[in-house]
Amino acid sequence: MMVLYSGTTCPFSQRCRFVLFEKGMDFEVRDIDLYNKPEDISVMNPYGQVPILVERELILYESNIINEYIDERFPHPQLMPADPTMRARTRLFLFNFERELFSQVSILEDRNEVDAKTQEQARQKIRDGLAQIAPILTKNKYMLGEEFSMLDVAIAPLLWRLDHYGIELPKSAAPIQKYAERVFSRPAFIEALTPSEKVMRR
Ligand SMILES: N[C@@H](CCC(=O)N[C@@H](CS)C(=O)NCC(=O)O)C(=O)O
Repeated sequence: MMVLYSGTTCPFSQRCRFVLFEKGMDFEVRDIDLYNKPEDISVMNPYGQVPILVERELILYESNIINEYIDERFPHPQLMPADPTMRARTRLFLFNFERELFSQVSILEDRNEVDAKTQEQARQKIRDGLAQIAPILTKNKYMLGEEFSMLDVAIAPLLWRLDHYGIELPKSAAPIQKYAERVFSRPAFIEALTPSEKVMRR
């Protein structure tokens, strides 16, 4: 059985919980206290971070790498597109999400260590990044079109935390709000929320 070491408020862990519930297979989630990390976390992941996935002798870290493994191991429903061109485009998008948006999310998650000005810059970069993505969602039901995919999984934890991070989107980003509600209403998304995440959004 797969075991996921997960942070109860960690957006990256939320991505993996979301995929595990979408697949509807057997797994165990172990909550890790990030303020008092067990020693084995740094043994399994040299960067000392969650999420970490363990399946027999396989140990994986990095949320997107974990999620691609789960997707290949349990192909239904498939979250990476089947077509090589679309798969490559999806990976490029995932890379851009990390570079443009989730680098800023990490700054906001690290709030004790980071000064107010850097936090405000991070919020602004997220606002700008999401405003750029918004036009895609005026036509599309999900990021790639009609089909729910890994891109929706990857971005959802950020959209869930916008209020929590103190980020208000500009009017031009309205399609994002509608899209977010669509993703948040998926049964797997709701099942994957921890009690601490449930209270992040009213
Ligand atoms: N790029 C990593 C980011 C993981 C990450 O930042 N995890 C944070 C919690 S949200 C963590 O474990 N922090 C503990 C630490 O760095 O000591 C991923 O996608 O999995």
